[in-house]
Amino acid sequence: MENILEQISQAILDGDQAAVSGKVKSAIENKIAPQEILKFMISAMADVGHLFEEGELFVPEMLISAHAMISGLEILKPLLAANNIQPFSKIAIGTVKGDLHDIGKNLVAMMLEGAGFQIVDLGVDVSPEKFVEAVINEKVEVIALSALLTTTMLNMGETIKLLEESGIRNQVKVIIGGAPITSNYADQIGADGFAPDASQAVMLVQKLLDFPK
Ligand code: B1M
Repeated sequence: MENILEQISQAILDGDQAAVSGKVKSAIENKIAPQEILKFMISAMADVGHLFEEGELFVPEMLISAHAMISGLEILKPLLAANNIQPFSKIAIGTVKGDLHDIGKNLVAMMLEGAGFQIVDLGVDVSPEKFVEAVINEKVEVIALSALLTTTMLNMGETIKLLEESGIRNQVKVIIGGAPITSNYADQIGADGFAPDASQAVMLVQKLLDFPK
């Protein structure tokens, strides 16, 4: 049994989507608990993040692994729900108002999903009002703001301002990232954290939410 789980981990590292789906299915057929399969998958994705940080993997490979992870998660999701396992924390992500760059944002979303979080992807050109609506209507615990332009990064501060004015700033953690963003800027606008890349965004959210609980 251990062998199938290790093969799933390896298939995620290899970014082999078909192998991940096939092996997750055979693990299920072999009556391995879905949460046990998930534990191995999350750990494999963490390894992908570490390899990226060490310069062993690059963005395209990380994306391919994230896709492979997601294909396995799609198979597991209904079983996890049926087993009454608590849903993971929900995160709303979007590229801020005026900004159409979405490659980095999609990568962060995929890595977060790969790490087991539920993602509400608000897309690009997302207004502060839309982020506020997501906190109220979707009950997200984190909002993740991406910006690639020095002009649009100002809308991160505007989003935080609107959360404050709406009286809901303390209900949600705000993380920010994107090429022009720094941790100084995060402090300046009152964000809860900054991550320079997708794998560190996962670690940041896990730290802010004290995850796994
Ligand atoms: Co644009 N663009 N672009 N562009 N574009 C940049 C950002 C630019 C630096 C290019 C340059 O001049 N050297 C420049 C910005 C200058 C500035 O503001 N200082 C620029 C410009 C000027 C523009 C236009 C204004 C050009 C024009 O029309 N005159 C225009 C703006 C459109 C708009 O948004 N309103 C524009 C348009 C475009 C395209 C549509 C052609 C295309 C975007 C396609 C798309 O996203 N679907 C595009 C592209 C591709 C780029 C570059 C070349 C690449 C961006 C990218 O995808 N990188 C970019 C130059 C560059 O960055 N070197 C550039 C790969 C991606 C994986 O990295 O997005 O940084 P990145 O994400 C990283 C991290 O930043 C981080 O993690 C990711 C993965 O590690 N991260 C987060 C990102 N979001 C995060 C959120 C987090 C945490 C981490 O937590 C929430």
